[in-house]
Amino acid sequence: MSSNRMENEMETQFLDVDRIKADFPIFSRATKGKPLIYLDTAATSQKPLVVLKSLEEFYSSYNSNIHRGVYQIAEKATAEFEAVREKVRGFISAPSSEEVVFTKNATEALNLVAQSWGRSFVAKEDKIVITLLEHHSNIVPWQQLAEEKQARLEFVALDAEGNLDMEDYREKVVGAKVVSFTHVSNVLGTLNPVKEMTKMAKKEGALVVIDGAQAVPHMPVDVSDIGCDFYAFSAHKMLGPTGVGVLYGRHKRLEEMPPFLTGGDMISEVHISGAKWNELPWKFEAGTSNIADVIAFGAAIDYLSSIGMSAVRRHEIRLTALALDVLGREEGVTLYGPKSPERRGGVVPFNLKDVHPHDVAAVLDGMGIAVRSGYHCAQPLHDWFGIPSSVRASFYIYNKESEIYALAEGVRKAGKAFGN
Ligand code: 7TS
Repeated sequence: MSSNRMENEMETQFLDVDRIKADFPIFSRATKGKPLIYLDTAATSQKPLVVLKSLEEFYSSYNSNIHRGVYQIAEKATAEFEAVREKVRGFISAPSSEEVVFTKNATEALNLVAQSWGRSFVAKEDKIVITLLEHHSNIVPWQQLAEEKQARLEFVALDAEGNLDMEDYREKVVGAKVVSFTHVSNVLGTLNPVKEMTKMAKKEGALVVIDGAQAVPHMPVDVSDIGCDFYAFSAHKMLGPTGVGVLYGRHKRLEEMPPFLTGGDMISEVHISGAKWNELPWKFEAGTSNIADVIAFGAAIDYLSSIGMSAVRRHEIRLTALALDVLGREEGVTLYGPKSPERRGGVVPFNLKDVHPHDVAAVLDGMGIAVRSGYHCAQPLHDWFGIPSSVRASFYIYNKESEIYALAEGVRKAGKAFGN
């Protein structure tokens, strides 16, 4: 490639997307005779070959259980597994790796906080504050806790664009015991001012829990700077395998709460008379961990780090700006979420007049374009907007501008096929 062309491409796309795509085996396989245009990373990301290779290497050369065997491959497995904990710590700037707990996914991490900390410290009439932007995974655990403890659960409202109503937030956090909110909305893309929100909630002495499932994969995140108590996310949305999540928890909080699940690996001693818990973070990792997938998650973090999270973020802002522009010009399209691409993640939801979102998605599927249609596990948010469902396109490092134009063309096609 000539240096001029390279510069032009860098200028327009920021990332060398064709080179990145070549690292993902799935993109060399055709869907319905057409290349896959994958616009559903908010649901789960695709995986680069280095991640697949890491899985293969584990199972074919040092498969063994961790934290027990003294033989060579078991020691290697333990070392590789624990090295990923340190990698995660660095990636989110947590103070120590003892504060990084591996879970099954973000959902389990949020349940862990609600069940373990919540059950121990939330009492009758206490106030739990969440927002209308939440994914069901950050609603239902709090609903369950509130029901069990007879606590109050309150939702912070939104403005017309889908930003949090910060006046309402300011009022609701007064006297709250727990405040939990998403960093980035999985439907609207709304990017919340998490540091400011944390500061306001901390002033009230509340526990602050952040759902970072749509933030950590897409932008630099520094949990120490944010100052929250807990921060949850999933590996599978950031090039890693399914079955791995992370809960960052402040040392003091993790110390003061009981284990979530009990059994092997999370104890230091068990006698007929009772048991003593293991040290952090293992106190929260009962049973054999998802060893291979955690190790492969390390390869995903290395891949993202080699690109740089600021570059990932810039690339997505560019794609989001383009998508808002080209889709906004299509007849009958209603876009949702903040107007400014700087104030949202790489997620663009929309509806096409008189056409069901599933029909739009089906037409796009016929062109090899994968989007999600439905309510995206965020029904209260759709209720708030008074719509049953929407079409959602979400972007990542392997998407490029031509794919956004293809999406717009598909939407036009759906309009012609189903519209008036
Ligand atoms: N929180 C947010 C903000 C999410 O977007 C999701 C998944 C979760 C929590 C749960 O993650 P999990 O890995 O535990 O399942 N979001 C989506 C989505 O938008 N489409 O499919 C899954």
